[in-house]
Amino acid sequence: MKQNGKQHTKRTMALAMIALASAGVVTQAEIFVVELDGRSFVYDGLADMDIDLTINVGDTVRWEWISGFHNVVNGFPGDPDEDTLFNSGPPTSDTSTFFEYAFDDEGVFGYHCEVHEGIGMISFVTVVPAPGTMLAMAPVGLMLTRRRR
Ligand SMILES: [Cu+2]
Repeated sequence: MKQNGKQHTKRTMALAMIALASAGVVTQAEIFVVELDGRSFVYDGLADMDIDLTINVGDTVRWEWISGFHNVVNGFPGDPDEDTLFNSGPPTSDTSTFFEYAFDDEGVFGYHCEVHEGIGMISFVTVVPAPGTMLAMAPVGLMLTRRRR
């Protein structure tokens, strides 16, 4: 029967899409480590405002205390959004300290150390939509369109 044939095709397509998603096409959340070292934030060999860190929505930044007396507070110093998203607490020099924040929204997010903001211990992370988001949504749209015919 033709009707059964169509149903079968739809199911096969749906299964193929699920397989595609579980094969890793949809990006997994990642953790990016920024070090607090000396009097700077350091990532990938660059410090403070020279850091070029772009992550996907859902990814986490993990700040690790390597040396010095620091804390991490969101926002550029003096901005209205300062200390509204995250704050690692009072400054510490304990090198077992780490602080993590998962970014759920896109945008440019500044952060700084309250001890050393005056000497430029300020940086930012750029959060962009996860590439998997579009891929994951496309098959759903395709299936809905086909079902209407
Ligand atoms: Cu500091």
